[in-house]
Amino acid sequence: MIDKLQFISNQTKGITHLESIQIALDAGCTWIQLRVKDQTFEDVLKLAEKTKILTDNYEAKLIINDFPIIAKEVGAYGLHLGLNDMTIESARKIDGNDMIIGGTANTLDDVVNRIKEGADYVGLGPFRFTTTKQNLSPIVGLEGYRNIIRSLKELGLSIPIIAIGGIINEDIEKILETGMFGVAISSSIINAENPGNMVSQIKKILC
Ligand code: TZP
Ligand code: MG
Repeated sequence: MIDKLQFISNQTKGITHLESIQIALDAGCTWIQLRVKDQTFEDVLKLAEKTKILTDNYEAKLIINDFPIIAKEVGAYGLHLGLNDMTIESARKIDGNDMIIGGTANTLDDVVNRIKEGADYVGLGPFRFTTTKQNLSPIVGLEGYRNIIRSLKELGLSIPIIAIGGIINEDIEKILETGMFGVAISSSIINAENPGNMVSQIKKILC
């Protein structure tokens, strides 16, 4: 099952990955993606093991970004791969067919390729500019979402598509109206004055 609200971990000046995940879990997020950049395999593995204990305590799903072997090693629910990572087909050889595998997309062609590769969901963005991700692809925006979803329908293709990038509560209704399945959020949950209230509001909009 693919959640309509996906939390993406982040480490900033004031907060560690684990702290960001603790905030999201306490706020009621049930889909947690551990997205660690610029750390060694060993360090990410250690972090993933700690995260799995946390997500298990909250009965939340753990998704590992970038590392198919770590996803398998810690018994994660899913794996998320970017446009420059190994193909989903190759990751399946490591993680098997039961692992939920999501792929990043920025264009219609990316989404079509992800579907052909056998992705379970696609993260399509950035919705708007964000400092959370380095080397950001061109902004997709509402118009981009509308066009891509229309084209997929014309091609007779479908997959759950998750909007990502700079999303705040006020965006979600409009994003859903384009036919998107759900949203992935990092900073606006971490930085919310009351993350619990915020996540409750988001869930009301999404259901
Ligand atoms: N991919 C595209 S934008 C993004 C990722 C991982 C970051 C999303 O985080 P935020 O803070 O919600 O913009
Ligand atoms: Mg990646």
